[in-house]
Amino acid sequence: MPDPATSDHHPDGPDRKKAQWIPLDRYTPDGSALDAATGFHSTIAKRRTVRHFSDQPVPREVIEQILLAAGTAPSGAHKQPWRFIAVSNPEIKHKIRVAVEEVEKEFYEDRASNRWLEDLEPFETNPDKSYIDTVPWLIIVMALRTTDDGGQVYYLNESVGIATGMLLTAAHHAGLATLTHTPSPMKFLREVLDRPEHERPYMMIPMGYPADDCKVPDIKRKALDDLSVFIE
Ligand code: IYR
Repeated sequence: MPDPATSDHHPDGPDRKKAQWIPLDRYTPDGSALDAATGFHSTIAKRRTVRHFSDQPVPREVIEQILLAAGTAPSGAHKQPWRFIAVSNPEIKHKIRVAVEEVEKEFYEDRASNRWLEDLEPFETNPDKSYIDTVPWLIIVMALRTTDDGGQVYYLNESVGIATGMLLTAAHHAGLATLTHTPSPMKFLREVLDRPEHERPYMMIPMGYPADDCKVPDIKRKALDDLSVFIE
């Protein structure tokens, strides 16, 4: 009989897939749960989608920490099916701007339904994406259709969506503004960025400081009664 401790094939052998279990490194807020939850709500309530960016540089180290924070997101079977492409190179950003504006022009002129255009009216969006040249960083979130070595991934959209939400939250926490931009189709990004086939562009996120004269539409958020149902 093969020795379980050394056999490659025995379930208890060296290639078994059991994780090591370690004590939870528990996070405890400084104050009460209510104070922490209330404080975080008032911080995150100031997060706004921004389209007017400053060209003030943001050090790469700040972006690195934000990406690491996003990478702590939960994912199906812990496959971490994401990659964040952080672009500050002005020539590449400009190439992306040109390609994005082409796609967006088609959207506004042909593809968008009248209802869609009406729904966008309050936000005064248009095909001009000059902020891509201005903003110091463009983060392109890639959803990995397989792992890098061709393995299966699970709950891809859910996993990458959560990581992207955490990315926006981490950027806001650091005082940076973001825009969730989804030009469609986004296939051109794979080519411009020279990325492999299994990386599917999921979202483009300009990230930087808001312009001094940055304005945002005066939107209202759902009240608690509207966004929740409690069954106690
Ligand atoms: N992608 C276009 C259009 C657009 C669509 C939605 I839905 C928005 O919430 C905002 C914009 C653009 O970025 O202009």
